[in-house]
Amino acid sequence: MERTFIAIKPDGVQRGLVGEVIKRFESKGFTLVGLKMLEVSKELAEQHYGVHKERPFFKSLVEFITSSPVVAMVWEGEGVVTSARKIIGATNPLMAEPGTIRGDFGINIGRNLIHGSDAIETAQNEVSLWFTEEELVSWKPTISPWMVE
Ligand code: IDP
Ligand code: MG
Repeated sequence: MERTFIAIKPDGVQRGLVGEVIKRFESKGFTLVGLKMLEVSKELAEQHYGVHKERPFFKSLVEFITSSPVVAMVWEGEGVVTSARKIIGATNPLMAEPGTIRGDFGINIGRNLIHGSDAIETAQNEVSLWFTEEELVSWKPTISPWMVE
């Protein structure tokens, strides 16, 4: 089953939006299979954002993500990678549609509240970067026949 990595960034945690974010993925019908709060090390931050290491904002991005706790999650469901990106909205919150998390709660690209994997392969890499196998729970909600044919 498809899985994606989602992280509520320090701004989302500090602003008390953890419940709101979880609620949106739960209400949509995806299944939470991993959840933890952590202070991100510089090493983990640099690995996670490695693709951006030549970008001018890389240093401040790493500083920001390590500045205060993050809530890391793995969500499961058919099509969850692409769907989660839609629920999250465009990278720049000013461009993000109302109804998306960034569109509803953000105004600044450096404070866009949440991370979501951008492709299935990225998701697999990010899930194994942030979580051990033992931290992930395989379970099927008993309600699932009412949401998936
Ligand atoms: P994404 O989070 O929507 O996948 P990416 O392009 O992968 O966006 O960028 C990773 C993160 O880096 C963004 O979520 C944002 O926090 C930050 N970022 C991206 N572009 C800029 C920028 O131009 N200025 C400052 N921060 C940026
Ligand atoms: Mg990205």
